[in-house]
Amino acid sequence: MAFAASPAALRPPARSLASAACRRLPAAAGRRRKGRSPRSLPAVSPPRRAAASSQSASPPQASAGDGAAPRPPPTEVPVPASYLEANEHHLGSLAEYETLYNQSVADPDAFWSTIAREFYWEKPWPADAPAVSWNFDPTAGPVYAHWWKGGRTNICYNALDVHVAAGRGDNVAFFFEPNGDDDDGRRRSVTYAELLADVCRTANALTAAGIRAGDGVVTYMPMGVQLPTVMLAAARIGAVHSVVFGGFSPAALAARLAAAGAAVIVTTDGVGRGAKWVPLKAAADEAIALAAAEYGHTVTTQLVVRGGGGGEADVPMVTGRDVWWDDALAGAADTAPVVWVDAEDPLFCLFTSGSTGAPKGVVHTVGGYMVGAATTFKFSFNYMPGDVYFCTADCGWITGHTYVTYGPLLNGATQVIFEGIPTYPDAGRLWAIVARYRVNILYTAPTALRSLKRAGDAYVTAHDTSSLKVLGTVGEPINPEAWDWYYSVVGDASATVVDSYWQTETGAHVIVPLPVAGLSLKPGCAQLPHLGIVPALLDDNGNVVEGEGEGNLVIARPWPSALRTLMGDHGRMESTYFSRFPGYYMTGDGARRDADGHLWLTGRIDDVLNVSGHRMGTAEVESAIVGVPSVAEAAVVGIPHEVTGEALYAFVVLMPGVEGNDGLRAAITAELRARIGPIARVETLHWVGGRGLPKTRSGKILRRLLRLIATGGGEGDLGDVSTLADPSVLDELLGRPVA
Ligand code: 6R9
Repeated sequence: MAFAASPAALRPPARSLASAACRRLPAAAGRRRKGRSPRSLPAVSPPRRAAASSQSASPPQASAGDGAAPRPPPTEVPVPASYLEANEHHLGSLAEYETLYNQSVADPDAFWSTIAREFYWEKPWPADAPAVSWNFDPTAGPVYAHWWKGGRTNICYNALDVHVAAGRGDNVAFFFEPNGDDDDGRRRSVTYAELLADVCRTANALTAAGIRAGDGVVTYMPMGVQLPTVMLAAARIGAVHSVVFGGFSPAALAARLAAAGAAVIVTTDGVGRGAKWVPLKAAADEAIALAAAEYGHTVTTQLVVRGGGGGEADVPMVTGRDVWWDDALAGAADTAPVVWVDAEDPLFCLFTSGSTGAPKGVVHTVGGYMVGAATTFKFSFNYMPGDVYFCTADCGWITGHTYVTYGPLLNGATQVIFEGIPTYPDAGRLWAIVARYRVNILYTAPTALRSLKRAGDAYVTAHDTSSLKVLGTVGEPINPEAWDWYYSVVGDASATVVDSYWQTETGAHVIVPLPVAGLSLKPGCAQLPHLGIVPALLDDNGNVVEGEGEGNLVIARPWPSALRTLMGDHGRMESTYFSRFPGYYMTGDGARRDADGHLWLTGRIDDVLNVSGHRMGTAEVESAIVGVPSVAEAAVVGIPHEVTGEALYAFVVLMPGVEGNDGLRAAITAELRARIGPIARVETLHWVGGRGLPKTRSGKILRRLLRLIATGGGEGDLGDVSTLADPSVLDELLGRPVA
């Protein structure tokens, strides 16, 4: 199906895309935040304010930290005038955004193709076919969306070679900031030309290991320069990368190795995380053995990067399988041919959690993802050449794919790559990094902000953060208190906050408060649909909710960076995202539209939990808990948590005759670590008595009731409990005398 006629509500384009997108406001006098093209490590900046000062950062937006009287966070804050005046802008005003947005949805084919032509295509897509064709209705045939099918390109070429060829080879791509801040010789910068050479050497090493276009390559590495290098090298030769977060357990890695069908894994001997040394190679070895034993899957080659930064010197190597990275790359040439691939060929598969136990391998393709990642990076963060960008996400998550590896490099940006954690050696680490590199755009998670806010304002004010112009957040709804702290203490009320809503599946930003003149920011609200995104709210019967109201957030039209399938299971992709509301992509999130038409995310409507911005399915957690021999059954719900957003609250039913105790608690904790990883930490364990969990007559657990009990609301009105098979279960759960 090609695009139907433009929706009536959307006006025809008023101006060409090129003129609107390229318009820049003249650089205003006053606070200039940048204007430098960084070529070497900048000197450490002097502190803006004294470390000992507990003064609030920004009158009149004073912070509530360090003993000052708390004040409620604001409900609306205009995009700050000082940000608007001190910077150039891709979008001059809200009206300009609206014009461009209307073009993007009225004629997506023309709009996105104009942008796509800014990239290098070895072979253009066919001129006589629509750039996009799609079907979102599984009752009408297979679900699909294709963008620029038949065109041949390469995302690595567009991210690196293009810039080097244009004379930007000496620009810094990465400032590497190691785990420790004592500069043990590992702090370094990598230019675009150097990165291209490293990527080519790596591509040659992957080719030597037998990897060809279409093959899977798994990485199990810490955050650092090598991880995006491997991703880009895989992309250069048309291979499909699957980055597995280094915090996942061997069992979780084994399942992903098998699901990705990867014969080659790249890992690291180990890595320092804060004060700890994490032996990654040992975990990868265990995973390779498990993959063989449990899935019959063979890994033929393991490339092992030396992590550096101390730690284990001796890592056992399996002859014929394990190769030190340095050895594999030693003789490799620093140029490598580009494998031109179809726009619709897969670029990567990233596993994420769904509402069943099995992880979902979300597949993105080359062309659409490239255009979506680059365009959203540019507009959401108002990225301008010369800006220094810093995203704290690990490439193990989608944020590290789109907004570390691809979006910034496609724009030729200079960024900080951070191996460490925000609280090591102290809670001022991020702000020290901002000051050191004069960071202009910071992108982090609400959970990090909440824990840094708790540490106190002095950690921020000890450093000069005045270079910041855009403050991004991602991963979960941001609470207004954390928003306010970010805005007024970190940003000194002079940087704009971009609360970006999106998903692994959407590939790129979907709803964002774009940094434009005329927009009033609302703390906690993601606000505006991004270019080309047509959101809708549906009630539970699938009726469209117009105007103010609440409902299931869906997307009604294809957008370039949308997922294309789930690895090896297209049926699951259709049933998960398209069957409940045929014709729409279902996000799994709820949302509310306010009187201004702005969208507020209200949380997941399915059985997916979000702890510290990491997605976890209740089913994955439950099946791990049930893996402990004395456990009969488990049900997990999320409860609000001050720092992690949500925390796990587990109701556990034990085998007859078994009593809950500390030993069992430790066994459950160990099982969760082993099956998933340390991120799966149960905050509260609730031993359930002999009557078991609240279930309907058909055996479905009433999670709504469990959520009420977990949050202490069980003593109040429990709502309709008529579907409960055994109402006395509730008395037992609430510790009341059982009727
Ligand atoms: C990018 C990413 C996606 C889920 C998503 C939603 C939640 C992410 C959010 C947000 C409210 C935001 N989420 N950003 N909720 N406001 N700004 O996080 O991808 O790991 O796939 O998680 O995270 O629930 O559905 P992913």
